[in-house]
Amino acid sequence: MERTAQLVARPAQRTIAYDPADRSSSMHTRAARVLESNWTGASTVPSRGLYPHQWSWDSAFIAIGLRHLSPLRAQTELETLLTAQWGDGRVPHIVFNPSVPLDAYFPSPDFWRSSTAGRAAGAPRTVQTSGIVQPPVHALAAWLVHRADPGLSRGRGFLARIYPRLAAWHRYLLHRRDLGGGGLASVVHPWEQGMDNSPCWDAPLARVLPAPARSFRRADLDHGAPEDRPTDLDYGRYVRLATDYRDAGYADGKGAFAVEDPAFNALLIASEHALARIACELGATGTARHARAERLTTALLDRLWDPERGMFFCRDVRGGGLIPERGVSGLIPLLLPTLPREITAALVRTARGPHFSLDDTTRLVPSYDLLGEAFDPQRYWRGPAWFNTAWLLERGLRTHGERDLADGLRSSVLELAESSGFAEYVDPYTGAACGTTDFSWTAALALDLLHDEPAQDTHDIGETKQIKDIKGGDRG
Ligand code: 9WN
Repeated sequence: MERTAQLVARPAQRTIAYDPADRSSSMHTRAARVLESNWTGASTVPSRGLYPHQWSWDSAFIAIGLRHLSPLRAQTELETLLTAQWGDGRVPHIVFNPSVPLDAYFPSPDFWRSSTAGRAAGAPRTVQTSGIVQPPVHALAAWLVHRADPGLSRGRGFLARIYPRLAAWHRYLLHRRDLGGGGLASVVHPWEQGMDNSPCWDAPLARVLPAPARSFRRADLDHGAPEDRPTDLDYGRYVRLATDYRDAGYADGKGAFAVEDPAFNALLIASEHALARIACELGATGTARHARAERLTTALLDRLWDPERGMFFCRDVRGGGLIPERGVSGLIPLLLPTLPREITAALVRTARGPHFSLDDTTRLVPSYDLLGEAFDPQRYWRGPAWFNTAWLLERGLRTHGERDLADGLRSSVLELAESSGFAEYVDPYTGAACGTTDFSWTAALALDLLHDEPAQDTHDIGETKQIKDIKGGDRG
């Protein structure tokens, strides 16, 4: 009952408890300080201690926030990452900083051996990278960065220079990674999807023989509590999958793990729409790309939507079926502007229902089903709430006219980012900080929500009308 009263009173409470004038400026300064201290001169580390190199999807989220501080740095962030792109189009999930000691992070460059093991796939010779990928948020980020200062962007030829690289990146995912044959991209390692330790991976990972614990040394435990991080058994499986991929020369299609994930593919679709808008800015039509994004949306619905449970699920391409675990990933397609109305309504109901409790008993959005057997409020991606998924859902809610829910989520992001010291993630019930602090994407995305005018931002991700227009026929 008390909870209901709180909900009813919430808009007014927000205004009183949350004074935008004071908190914005202090929040702005603190978030800027985090991004400043994690900046290395050409890119931003996710965290100085735990993650001391450049990470792919982190950099995309970071650029989205950095554009409010320095559009030039935001452009540079993405350009640095794309310089490490492989000849086959893949954008590696880590670009290693050669001045960081090898034992600072595992798996280190001598594990991946990109310039030798990845030679056939076109790995760069001058920079060391990992051989797997992360979600394709980059074209979306590039478009938002361009919009922050179109004059600077045009003057530097920012979009013209990165467009071919972004197009090659999407081509790689659409052609080399369609392992299920249904038009969607598969991830071949849990680290590729970005929610490394999600219970969604438990069934497909169970088939993987773990590498012996003594064959590697985990550096993450130097910085994080073992009870918050993945178990040694899971790490053994991550290491086995990465070793096998490397030893196959990073050739796609042979590995034991292949999963079609809703968030990964939704981000590909959102980025394909963004790439269409970039193409238009560069003088092309973009129609073929919008049409491709629509075909991908249809494939997403055909292959991953579950009407009974009202959300999207992962598909185990090697095991053949949908994985019956509710992860936050299954809500992220709400981001897409052209989803049918009944699908978005069901997603909002599921987000507000007992499995995620949006705007009710939880803060932000838990990474995994509150009622799931594997739920743990503190262990990595098995329950805690992350700021990037909250940001994506805030966009989705706003895009689909759920303004009150979007406003509530936005306020929670701003409040918790600051109160947690820009934590990597938080306990979804208490909002207590977990993982590392001064985490870059937390600072960047909070900054973005601080700066974005909620009323005018609904169509950053795709041009709804245009997509509806082309739906009748494929002019691509
Ligand atoms: C492995 C850097 C990355 C994020 C991922 C997050 C975590 C790495 C790890 O940190 O993954 O890539 O060592 O656990 O799960 O989403 O990109 O912040």
